[in-house]
Amino acid sequence: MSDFNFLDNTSNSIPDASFMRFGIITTEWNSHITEEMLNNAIKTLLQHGVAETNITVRRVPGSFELIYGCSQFAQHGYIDAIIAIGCVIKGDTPHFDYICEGTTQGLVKLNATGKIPIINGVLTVNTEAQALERSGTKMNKGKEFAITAIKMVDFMKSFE
Ligand code: DLZ
Repeated sequence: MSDFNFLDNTSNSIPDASFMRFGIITTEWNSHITEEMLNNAIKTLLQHGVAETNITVRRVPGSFELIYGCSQFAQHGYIDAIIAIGCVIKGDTPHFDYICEGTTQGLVKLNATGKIPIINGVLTVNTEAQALERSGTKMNKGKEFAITAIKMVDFMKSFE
């Protein structure tokens, strides 16, 4: 695994987010992991000036449903970026590969419309231990997704 840590390399250049509005969509599947990342993402957005009223949270059953959820957010939400949070843990069947592939491709297609930035916050891991490490015990992926979202809104606004 790469030793690169996004948070170590980006902390000096995080834009002011006080005017930004975010939608966060997360899953009931593996909620002990996804809720941790959700809470860390919200905490980070608030720390960077986002108003609590400008963060809208929705939940869907599994990672596969994130695509539809993001699509709804993009059509109806008055938001600048969407953070899609999920966690797919490898099991004994090929279902893992189908969910990972389907979810990733769905998010890619939505992003490619150029309408609104969608942050891919879906962990795809072999074990629950790896998921726990990434959601909080060793890394802070929720924070990373939030900072990525802030940067993408800043990037989007630079074209206005
Ligand atoms: C079915 C399924 C399985 C086996 N594993 C996961 C998982 O690890 N993480 C996750 O977010 N969702 C999982 N799902 C549910 C699918 O994402 C989806 O909800 C169902 O296939 C119904 O569309």
